[in-house]
Amino acid sequence: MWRDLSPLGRHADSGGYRRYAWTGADAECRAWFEDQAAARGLACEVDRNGNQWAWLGDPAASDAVVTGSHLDSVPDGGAFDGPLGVVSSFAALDELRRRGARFAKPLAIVNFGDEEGARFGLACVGSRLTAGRLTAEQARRLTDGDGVTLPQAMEAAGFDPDAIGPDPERLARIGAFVELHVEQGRALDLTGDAVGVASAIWPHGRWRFDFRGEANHAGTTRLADRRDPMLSYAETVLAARREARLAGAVATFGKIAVEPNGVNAIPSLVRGWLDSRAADQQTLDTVVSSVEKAARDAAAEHGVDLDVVRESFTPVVEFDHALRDELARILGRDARLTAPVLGTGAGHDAGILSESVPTAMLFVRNPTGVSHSPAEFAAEDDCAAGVLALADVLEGLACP
Ligand code: HGY
Ligand code: MN
Ligand code: MN
Repeated sequence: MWRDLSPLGRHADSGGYRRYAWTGADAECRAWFEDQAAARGLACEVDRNGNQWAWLGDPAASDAVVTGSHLDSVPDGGAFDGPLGVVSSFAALDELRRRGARFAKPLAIVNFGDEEGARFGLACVGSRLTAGRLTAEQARRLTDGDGVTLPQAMEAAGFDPDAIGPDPERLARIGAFVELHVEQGRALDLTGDAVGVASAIWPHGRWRFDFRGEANHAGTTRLADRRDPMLSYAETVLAARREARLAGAVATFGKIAVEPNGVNAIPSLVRGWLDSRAADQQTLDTVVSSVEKAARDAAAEHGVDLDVVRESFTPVVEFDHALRDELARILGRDARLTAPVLGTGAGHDAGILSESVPTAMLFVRNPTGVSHSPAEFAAEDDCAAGVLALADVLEGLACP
């Protein structure tokens, strides 16, 4: 499965993936998913929001056990973030069939669309729409860096944007959703475990800072006469690091857009995106408001205007305690695994669904902790341990 999937959407220069929602690379990954489902005799359907569901058993029956993840990536993302969960789901089904497992409940493997939000700026669009945590109207307003709206992108990819919206009937039929994901951190490397169970996801969000100054000539404009937004932006980036360090949180300015973006032109506009996350809501609020205050002070100092817009937000996720404990019990059963329970700062579709469906996550060791990078890696033995753990969990949940 990896051999078929790994070339799709991979960029030759960086070795990273550029699998953005509703692009050609996305379509190739969707076709791969359909092939894997068909090869296993699974009925593959696409829901109104473009998420793919491969079913074993009757989708209309209740109490389905669902597993899966996403196939899209961040710009130049790694091979495992998302795909490991989808590949492991198909491999876990193969393992259960090898064991002769008999399913008492429907099983589905899902590929949630646009989890990373790399193109339209909002994370987990597919699962948010289905869970009713993003309205169709809000989604239709999403626009990519080239001014293409989400409806236009969906239509160009052959999907009906008028169909998008909440799908409570679908979610009501799900008894449990378990997402396997490569760990995006080094906790398992430090504990020496191949597999872990998620406890919670930190609250996190994305804020856009628009610094508007005055375009002018880089060579002839006296420093005292400038209204340079780049300086306000730079001071804000440094403030974000300072405030995060003081609060024991994280804050990142990883994306910037400059107009007119000329070497010899003082910018008229500098647009920067802040990603910030913290163990609790109050800390996150403190960090973001401190960064915004620093940004306003810097803007005032340089005669620059500032707008701050919250573009994406996910409150803290406490995974279902009963399901979390059931996973830990199943994995600890034959002592093959001592699967520690650990929190994460990374967002996931499982987090979005957790308000509507009992959800849980399994993490597979990432020896370097590196993610959202072409260098992301997980050892084959650990990936195999993840498949066996997922198979044990699915068997425990669907084949009692
Ligand atoms: O940003 C995240 O935490 C996730 O990878 N979408
Ligand atoms: Mn990711
Ligand atoms: Mn992911």
